[in-house]
Amino acid sequence: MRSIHEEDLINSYFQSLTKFLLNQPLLKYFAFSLFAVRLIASVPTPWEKAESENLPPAIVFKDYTPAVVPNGSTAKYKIVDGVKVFHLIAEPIEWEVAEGLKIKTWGFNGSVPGPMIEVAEGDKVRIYVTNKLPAPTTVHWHGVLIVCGMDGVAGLTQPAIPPGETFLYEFIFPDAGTFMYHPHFDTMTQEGMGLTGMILVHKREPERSKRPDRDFAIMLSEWNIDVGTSRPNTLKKDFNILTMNGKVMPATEPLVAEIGDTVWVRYGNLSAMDHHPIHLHGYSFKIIGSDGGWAEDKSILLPETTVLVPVGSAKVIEFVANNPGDWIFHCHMTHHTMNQMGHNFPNMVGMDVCDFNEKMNKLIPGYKTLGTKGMHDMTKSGLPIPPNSIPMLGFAGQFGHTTLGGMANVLRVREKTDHYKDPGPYAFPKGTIAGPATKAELMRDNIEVDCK
Ligand SMILES: [Cu+2]
Repeated sequence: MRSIHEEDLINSYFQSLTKFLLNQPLLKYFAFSLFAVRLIASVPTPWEKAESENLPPAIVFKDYTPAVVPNGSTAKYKIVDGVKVFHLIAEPIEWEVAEGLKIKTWGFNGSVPGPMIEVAEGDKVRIYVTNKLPAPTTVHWHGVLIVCGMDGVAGLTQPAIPPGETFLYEFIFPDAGTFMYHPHFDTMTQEGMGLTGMILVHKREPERSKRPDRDFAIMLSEWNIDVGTSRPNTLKKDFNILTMNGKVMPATEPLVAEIGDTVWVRYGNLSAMDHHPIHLHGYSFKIIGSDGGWAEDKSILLPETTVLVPVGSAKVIEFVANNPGDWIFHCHMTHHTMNQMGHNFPNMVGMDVCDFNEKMNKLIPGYKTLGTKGMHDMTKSGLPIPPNSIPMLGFAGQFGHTTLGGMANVLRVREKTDHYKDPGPYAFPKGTIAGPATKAELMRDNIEVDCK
């Protein structure tokens, strides 16, 4: 045994040696590098952590309440040896954007966007991807923190899937969140043709009262489809069809909620070029999550009425349905609530074209100049439109024609609901609807109106 004195001497020797070595620049760098590597190595990745937890496959309703995909569907799966097995097929499809407009495009499992992959944190999956496209492809799991070789970037993390081949992706979903999937091979073309999909990973929450009552998922996309054509032009950078889950107003299925419900709406945006500020009427909400994670403390979040969903991101909003009615929600970029609008025309608003119309009618009977009162007269012009195209805007509301198409939808909030079934137009309480001002009202408030 060494004496205390000897121990002191040895310790002091090692301290001096360490001090000397750390004062040598190269050795200092080496020591710090070793320290950093050790630190990094001691922090498990999210997927390593999830693998070590080794949770069984989550059970719908017991572990989470499934979300609703308006106009869309959820991907089917089977469980094999504790793993949820999915099959995505990328293929040419025909897709109806709204009545009157069918397009020839590409989708997963017959739809645009593809079916939503819905699982829970800790679920292990095997996802088979069959390529029935004429081009190679891959699938990238946008926002999901997985092992690098499953990331789906052609050339970088895997060879592209050749036409006719099936590849297998196998990983674990480590975190609850809102994510997306899309090809990472010729992304401009393939995403632009509609090869997109949402991924919802639920938190495992045994207490139903802690889950949202209504949970909706909506993918935002944009297309260039020339009037009378049926193939999206992915080379163009301006867009005339703006969709929510592959549909434009008036084909978008309304969201239905009951008074008192906690509602989540999860938006994903895989448009080519545009961010979409989605505005909801009648409510303020909080943006509680994104494809990067969740707000840690909801109480400090700013209340909002518009959520900006940038390209390549997902946002989750939360509100309590406490205001009954039919509430529109729509992209606030006004050109995004129009269908198949041309952009190469002069501004006709306010022009007097009576003489011009008379002259033109002698040459072309029935001629009418449109656009002098804005866009509404175009919707109601009664003029025939080219086959396979849809009017620029609007749907028939209970008070007339709305001048809103494209990226728009309605939230219908009722005292009682029949689950998610469309309850039809809102029955407004008497005396709560804006209408013509009576003479008595004008006089009461001393409003002078000079109408000629
Ligand atoms: Cu928009």
